[in-house]
Amino acid sequence: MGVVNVTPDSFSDGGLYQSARQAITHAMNLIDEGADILDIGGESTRPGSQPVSIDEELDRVIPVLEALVNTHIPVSIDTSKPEVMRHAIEAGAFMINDVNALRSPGALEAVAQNNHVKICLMHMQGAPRNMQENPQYKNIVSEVKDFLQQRIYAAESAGISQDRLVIDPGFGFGKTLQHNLELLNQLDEFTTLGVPVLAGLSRKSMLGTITGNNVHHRIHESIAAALLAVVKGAKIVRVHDVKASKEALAVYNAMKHYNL
Ligand code: 8Y7
Repeated sequence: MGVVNVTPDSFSDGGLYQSARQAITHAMNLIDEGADILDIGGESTRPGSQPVSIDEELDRVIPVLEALVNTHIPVSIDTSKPEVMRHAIEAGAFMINDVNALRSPGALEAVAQNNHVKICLMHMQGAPRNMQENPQYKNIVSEVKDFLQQRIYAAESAGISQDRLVIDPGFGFGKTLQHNLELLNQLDEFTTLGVPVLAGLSRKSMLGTITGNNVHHRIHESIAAALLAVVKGAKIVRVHDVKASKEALAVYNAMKHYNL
């Protein structure tokens, strides 16, 4: 899964139209690099970030989604807003990637109205604004697993069949480095919930904490993390560097029948 952000740079004068153009160009490059899914996001969920309005988010992501549906590469829309989910599904989204795991009022209903769209349920402790302030768990793996199990039940109760679900422990979302490493080491625990596991570690600050590299220089640690996640059972990895990730995973795939 290749990451495509649509977040207008307030210092450039091109505004929304230019940022959509840039996002589409970037998406096309990721398709050339071999992306199997594209994840389009119009609201930053980085630690400390502030929410954007429904209209602003729609104006950012829908034009990009519309430009990409014809490519036949499945498009995921990264949103927690039911209104954005509805529009995205109508415009042909393949998946809704919700870092809030359909906990926003109306979100379960918004995705249940359609019988096909896939949903990624991600764990987050707190909200992006404050989630990294003092994350605490008694047992990170069992707490995250219990949460995801509850969200699977909530989805099923809303009429969403299990074959439409993907789960994600949410690396970096209200977690310390130790929490993240524990989750990665025991990622295979999550496969017992019976739905595919998605992992997003690409360029995250936990990797920078390990190597000391800033966000623009974390490709090697990102490739290592993506590979570890797949070895530990992830079926989808959310990455910025698609070509490098695919090449690293090709080596692993060539080795797979050796029961590594
Ligand atoms: C993740 C994510 C982000 C992730 C899923 C970043 C939107 C922060 N991270 N979605 N989104 N999993 N499912 O650093 O780990 O890319 S945004």
